[in-house]
Parts: sequence; C-alpha cells; structure tokens
Amino acid sequence: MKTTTLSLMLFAGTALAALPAQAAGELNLICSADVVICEQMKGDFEKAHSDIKVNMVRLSSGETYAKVRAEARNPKTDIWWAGTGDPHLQAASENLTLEYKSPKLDELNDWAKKQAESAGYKTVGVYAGALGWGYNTEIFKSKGFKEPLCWADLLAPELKGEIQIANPNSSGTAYTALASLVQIMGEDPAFDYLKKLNDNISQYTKSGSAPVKAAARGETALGIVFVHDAVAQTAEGFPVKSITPCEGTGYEIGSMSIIKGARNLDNAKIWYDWALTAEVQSRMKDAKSFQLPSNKNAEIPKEAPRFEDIKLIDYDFATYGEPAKRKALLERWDREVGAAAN
Ligand code: S7P
Repeated sequence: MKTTTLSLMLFAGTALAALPAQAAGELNLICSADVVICEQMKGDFEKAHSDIKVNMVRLSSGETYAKVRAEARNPKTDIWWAGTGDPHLQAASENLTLEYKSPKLDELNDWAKKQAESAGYKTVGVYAGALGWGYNTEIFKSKGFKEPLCWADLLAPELKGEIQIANPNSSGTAYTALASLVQIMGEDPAFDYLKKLNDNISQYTKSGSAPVKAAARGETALGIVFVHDAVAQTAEGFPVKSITPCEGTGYEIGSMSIIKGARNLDNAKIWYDWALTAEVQSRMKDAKSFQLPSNKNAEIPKEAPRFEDIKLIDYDFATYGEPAKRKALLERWDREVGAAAN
C-alpha cells in the first residue's frame, strides 16, 4: 500500500472517531400522544436527521410506564415522548429515567422547568392541557339532555350508559381525572362519585382520547378527556362541544423522558433537544394537537383552550406523581369501580 493511501485512510479514521458516538443509526421511541402527532413528529425528525431511523410505538401513558418498569434491566426504549406527566414523574422517582439538562431548558415556560427540577431533570414538560369533556351536540339535542356544565351534572340519570372515560390503569388522561377528583372532592367522596358515575359509563377505554372520538362519531353522547382532544374533534368537523367543569378541574404537564440504559443515548438527546424547540412545538397544531406548548417562543394554537379561561385546581404533581400514591389509587379504583363495571 502506498504511503499516501495509508495516510488518507488514517485521516478518515480519525475524522470518523471525532463524530458523536451514535449521531446516526436508530432511535427507539415510545409516543404517548395521539397517533397523528406521533406520526408527524417521527416524520419531521427523520427529515431533519435523515441518518437516524426512528422505530416508533404508540402506547398510552400508563402502559408505557408499565413497559419501562418491566424492561428496567434490559431497556428496549431510548426515549418516551409525550403522555401525561404523572407517570413520567413516577418513572423518574423509581430511577427508570435519566437525568439530562437540555440546552433548551432556558427557553421553556416555568411550569415545564418546574416539572424538570422536581424530578431531578429526569423528565421535562413538553406541553400542558386541562381536563374536561366533549359532548355530541346532535345526540344531546335529539335526546333532550341538559348541557352538563359541572362534574355533578354527569351523574344525571338521563345520562345512563351515555358516557365514556378511559381506564386509569392504562390511560394517563383517566389517571389525571381520578387524581383531580380526589383533589377536588377528597378521596372518599371522589370514590363515591366515581361509583355513581359508573352507572352512566358504557365503556372504560384503553386510550385517553378514545371517548371523545366515540362521541364525535355518535357512538356515545359524551367523553371525559383533555379538552384539547375534544377541540380537535370539533376542528375535524364533528358536532362536539367542549366543557371544562364548574367545580374546577385538573390538568396535565405532558412530559418527555430519556430511558435509563438507552442504547441510543446520543440520538435520544438529539430528539430531546429537537422536541423542545419552538419550531417543532409550533408545528403540533398541524396534527390538530392543541395543547399549550412548553417553549415560550412557540406559537400557541388559536384553538388551544387557555388556562386563564378555565377554573383550574392547584394540581399536586408531587403527591399524585408518586408511585405509592398511584398504586394505592389504582388498587382502590380496581376494587370499587372497575370491579363494579365488569
Ligand atoms: O391526545 C393527546 C393527549 O391527550 O394524549 C395524551 C394522553 O396521555 C393520551 O394517552 P392516554 O391514553 O395515556 O390517556 C396526553 O398527554 C395528550 O395531551
């Protein structure tokens, strides 16, 4: 081999070694938001980073938390984007996610930074949204139902079998509803309420937004969901009206976490920083994802339900993001509500 060729090969080898370890290759992503925004995020990321292939799975928030726990010794996931903040906090508290301080943190709203700080930077807020419901105006009109403006109105006997909500074991939305009701009413009255509400529930779905999609298509009259998911159905042209309850309501800080032991850690950090940019968050509305973005410079969709217009509770993320609290509430829900539903 000639000296010049050898020098070229050595130079190329040195240059390659200087590149970040995994700036190309794959990224194993669990996405816990609606499948449409999940697909958009995957597509946009692959366009921006054409050397990284994203293997994406869509799972509800509670399902993802269970999977991440089950795979703790041999993680198959690199990054978990979106889904309600509580299970992200629970995973952080169990050391299942990795501390990471993104250079983008300073661009975020205080509520998103606070979410990160409270978890030792093992998660971060990517968006926020309040809980409420969407009802099918045509069904309500044709059946002569009264517009339900308050949690109490959902117990009306005329609504028997007309409401859907997700199962809080699988769904972050439904866990947020359970934790919100406990904070609004106190634990025992909240369970009394949920047992009465059970008479009006036709189905506990796996995914959080499914109930309002069913309401939009006339399969049920009302779905208890995040209000931005109800607004998305109205934007699709369905006869859905959104309500946030008069007694007050809880909210989510949708979050993102890097999984501890991620095999593609550099790529997970590339996704993390990218997903916190104003440009990416401003594009979420194109998938009819109408949450409030965490980046202060991102465009707030005109359709997004604004917190200043909603009676919000001071949701206690520290308490309801604790694994022990989650376990206790879900076991009680299974015993007192889920069992009665079967
Ligand atoms: O559709 C968007 C959204 O409501 O979905 C997430 C929610 O957790 C969906 O999954 P679940 O089945 O776990 O309820 C929210 O974070 C997000 O705003």
